[in-house]
This record gives sequence, C-alpha cells and structure tokens, in this order.
Amino acid sequence: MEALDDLCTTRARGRQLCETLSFMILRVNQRAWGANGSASATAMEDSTAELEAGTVLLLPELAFRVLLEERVHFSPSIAAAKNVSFDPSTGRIGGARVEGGEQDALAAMLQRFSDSAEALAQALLPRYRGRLERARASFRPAEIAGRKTTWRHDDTRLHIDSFPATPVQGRRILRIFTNVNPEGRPRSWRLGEPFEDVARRFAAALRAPLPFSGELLRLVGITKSRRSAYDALMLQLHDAMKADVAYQEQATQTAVDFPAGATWLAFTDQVSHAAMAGQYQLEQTFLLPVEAMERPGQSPLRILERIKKRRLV
Ligand SMILES: O=C(O)CCC(=O)C(=O)O
Ligand SMILES: [Fe+2]
Repeated sequence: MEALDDLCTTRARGRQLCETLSFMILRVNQRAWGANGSASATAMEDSTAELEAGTVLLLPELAFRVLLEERVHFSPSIAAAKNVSFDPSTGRIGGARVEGGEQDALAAMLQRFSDSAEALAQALLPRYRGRLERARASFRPAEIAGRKTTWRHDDTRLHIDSFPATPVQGRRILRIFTNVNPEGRPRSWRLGEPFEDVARRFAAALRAPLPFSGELLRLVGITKSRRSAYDALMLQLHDAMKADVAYQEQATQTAVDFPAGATWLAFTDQVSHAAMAGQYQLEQTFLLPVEAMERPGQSPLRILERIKKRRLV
C-alpha cells in the first residue's frame, strides 16, 4: 500500500488534493488544536461542506503531543477490552485495567485530548458552534490487525457507524481521530462507496421496527434512550454491510494510510470505513443535530427517509 503522501500531487488554495483520493480525502493545513491553527477562512468553509459531502478531512501536520510520563499507558494490557473509554462530562474512565494514580494519569491524558478535539472542532467548523455535543472519547491501545472478534464487532469490515446501546435519533456522528503510534506506524483504513450508494444497495433488507419496540428496548435497559426507526435501520445497515463477505471484497474501495502524528475527522455514520491495521489511537465522538448542518439533505437520516418514503425519527 502506498503512503498517502505519495498519492498527493496537486496543491490548491492552501490545501493539497490527493489525485487518487480526491473525492474521499481533503488535506487541511492546520497545525494547532485551537483557533490559531492557520487554516484559512476558505479552508474552514470547505471543511464543513466537504465533511457533509462524505469527505474525510486529513490534518497531516496536527499531532497530539503525548507527555514523556504518559508513555507508560502505551500497552494493550491497560485496556480490559479493545478500548479505554472516557466520558468528558464526568471525567470518568471505562474499560481500563489500571487503578489509582495510574488511572488518574490516563484520565488526564484523555481529558487533554478531548479538550483539544473540542477546540479543533470549534476552530475548523465554526458553523457547528454551540450545536456539537461532545460525547465519549477513547484510547485504542490494541493492534487491530489479526484481532479476534465477532463479525459484528469486526471493524476491519467496511461499515458505517451506528451505536446499539446509545441511539442517536437521527443526530450525526462526527469523529476526530489522531494516530499516536510511538513507532511511527500508520493507521491503515479502507474507504468505501458514498452513503447513498450503500443505502440503496441494502435498502430492501432494511425493515422498519415494530411500533413501541424502540421504547421497549429502553425500558428493559438494552438501550439508554428510545431506539428510533432511524437507529434501527442504521444498525441493520451496519450489520448487513459487515455480514456480506462478497460486498466486502467487491465494493468500490480505496486503501489509505493515516500517518503517525496525523489527525483526521469524518462523519462516520456516513463514510463507509474499515480499520485494517494500526495501534495506539485517540478518538473523540461528537453528535450533531441534522438541522445544524449546512445541507441536512446529505444526512443519512434524510437519505434513508427519501429511500423509505417515510419519517424515521
Ligand atoms: O479504530 C479505528 O481506526 C477506527 C475504527 C472504527 O471503525 C470507528 O472508530 O468507527
Ligand atoms: Fe467505525
């Protein structure tokens, strides 16, 4: 696989468009996590429009600085499962195998990253200011390649993101990732076809849930809130993509390496993606109401509603 840099040849308006990946990846020259990061006003306008169109924004020069004393966290054994999760609203860590002072130090690193991701979102996406809801962050210390999981949890298969236990009721899932691999290894992804193509391909298999089933899931504690018809369809789409081995092989797709020291963001409920290899990554999730978008018609909610010819939330 070629490194992304080798695929990039043209330069336009302070950004580089990668020839092969021009429809999938937009490079933004942003060097700081806050407002002084140097992306121009044009780049910021472009960022929102491109993100909403299903592009991944790549900030190749924006690294997250890990402190020397934080290197102790860089071992797969600190996580009980594949990720350590962090709730920025409470400062609480989940899924860590460490306790006491070590856990506090891990929480401090995640808090710093979460705050940085928030500052970046504010700087790069001013249109969404006041509308983005900061959700969980995660630290991902496990090597992805060769990991044993069920097909449903296997993120090396192309999928769109949908959360089984935390319904979004139509809200967008925006994720900021940063590759903090200390040995300089890339995070290798595959990017698939546009959301509308994916949705139309699997549309016939997507079935509206029974009335009240969403409320029932909440009552018995399977979900944290009501699972809307939209959430049910998105979960089915996530599963249908991952379960279809032929689709995984034959769907139009491009391999892309995100270098160590790079940051990238995407609406992962829309961008078909698979993470193939890599170790040590930080991630922050945001939720955005569809009405806060520049073009709500491009949201998975509106696309699925057009296909299914009915309201889904
Ligand atoms: O860990 C990664 O690189 C991405 C995994 C994934 O599919 C996701 O976070 O939505
Ligand atoms: Fe994903």
